[in-house]
Parts: sequence; C-alpha cells; structure tokens
Amino acid sequence: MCKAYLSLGSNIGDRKKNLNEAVDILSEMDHINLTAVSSFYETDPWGYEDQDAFLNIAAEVETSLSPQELLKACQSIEKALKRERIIHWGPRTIDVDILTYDDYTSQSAELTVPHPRMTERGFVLVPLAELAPNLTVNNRTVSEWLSEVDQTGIRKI
Ligand code: GSY
Repeated sequence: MCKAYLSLGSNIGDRKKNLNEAVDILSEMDHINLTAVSSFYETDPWGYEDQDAFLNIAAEVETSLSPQELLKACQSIEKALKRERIIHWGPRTIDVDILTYDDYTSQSAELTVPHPRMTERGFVLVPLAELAPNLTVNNRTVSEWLSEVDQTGIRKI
C-alpha cells in the first residue's frame, strides 16, 4: 500500500455538503482506505479573487492504486459531483487534487506530483499540516513550508 495526500476544495453551492459527499465517495472506493480527514477551513480565494470563499480540507489515503489510477479516481469524484469550472482558477463545485504519493514524482502533462503549487498555498498547507506536519515535500517539511506562507484569510470552522 502507498500513502497519498489529497486536497479538496469547493466554492459553489453547499460547500460543506459537496466536501462531505466527496469524502463519502472516497471512503467507499475499492483499493482506497481513507485514513484521515482534516478540519474544514473557509479560505479566501487564491488566483482569481473575484469569487466566493472556498471550503478546503486535506485527506490521507492508503491505496494500492497507481498514481494514474488514483488520479482517475479523483476525477471520477469530480464527475460524480458534476464539477463545474467555467473560469480557469475560478469557482468550482469540487476540486480533488493529489498532493503527494509516497516519494513518487511526476511531471507529465497528465499528472504533476508533488502538486506544483502546494508549497505556496496556505489553503493547502494549513489542512495538510494537521495530518502530516513532518511530511517532506521538495526537501522541506510541510511545517517548514507553512511557516513561510501567508495564513491570513484561512478560518477553521
Ligand atoms: O486549486 C484548487 C482550487 N482553488 C482554490 C481553493 O481550493 N481554495 C482557495 N482558497 N482558492 C482557490 N483557488 C483555486 S483555483
């Protein structure tokens, strides 16, 4: 089994319901054991700022799926929740991103692991630090990356 961390976010509709549904689907998937879920955080939008606040969480899974299969599983959750994304970096019903997958690295067009912007984003690092403060990403721990990012606009709910 491999250990992977995921980041989930929603800012359209009932955000909490969307995240809870995504977590429920994840917990029932074959070849995936959902081992931890962080607290929920309301977070100011990053990137395209003229949109509603997000709810974000992190999840830890153990899986026998390959990284590519896990990506497909994440995409199937987005499909099940009828993900809408009209604007790049804009509002969406649900986003399920792979952050890390053991020590695996990939920079293919389909999948970049570790997630390319995770070390710059408070909305990813704050929930992740609850689950894995000592996880090493790009030669530094999640706690170390977190100490360098702006954590304003991130509210635990
Ligand atoms: O990359 C994930 C989608 N997303 C988010 C998000 O999940 N949370 C916040 N706060 N801002 C975001 N901008 C984008 S794009």
